[in-house]
Amino acid sequence: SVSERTYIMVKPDGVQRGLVGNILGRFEQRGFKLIALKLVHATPEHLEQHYIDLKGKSFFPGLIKYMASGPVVAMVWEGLDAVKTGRSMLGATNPLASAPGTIRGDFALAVGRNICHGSDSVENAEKEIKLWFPEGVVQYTNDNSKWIFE
Ligand code: YYY
Ligand code: MG
Repeated sequence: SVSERTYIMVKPDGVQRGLVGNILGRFEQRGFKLIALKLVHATPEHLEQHYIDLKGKSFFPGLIKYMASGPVVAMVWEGLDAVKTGRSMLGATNPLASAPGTIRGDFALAVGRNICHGSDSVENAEKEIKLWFPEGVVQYTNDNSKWIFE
């Protein structure tokens, strides 16, 4: 739907490498509406909640350490088919398999340093938005929507 929401995050390597503007610019120019944004240095406990489904995987401890190594940019974007479109803009999990033109396909090489996160389902998007933005998102009218949607 037009008001579908997804949780997108620039990981610590993306922040350190100065890719925040490029990544959020892609969502802006695609026509998504920014409804929440903050820079956070998350705790390991918070990140373990975010990645709860991966607990037990061999890469889990390294993933948490990497994600806690610096600030991340947490965002919520809203628009038509936001979850699936967001995932396709990110590219495959392993950047070696990410198509050129995707964020990972343009900026990354290693699965453990793949610079961005995007929700994989509407249900997980809702959980992630609650986890990262317990204060809620920002409500405002964006008048450009009549130029983006029929
Ligand atoms: O949703 P996505 O980020 O594309 O992949 P997930 O399977 O949810 O894994 C989360 C995160 O874990 C991934 O972005 C990199 C890391 N990871 C890893 O370091 N090694 C793997 N073999 C698989 C995933
Ligand atoms: Mg995932």
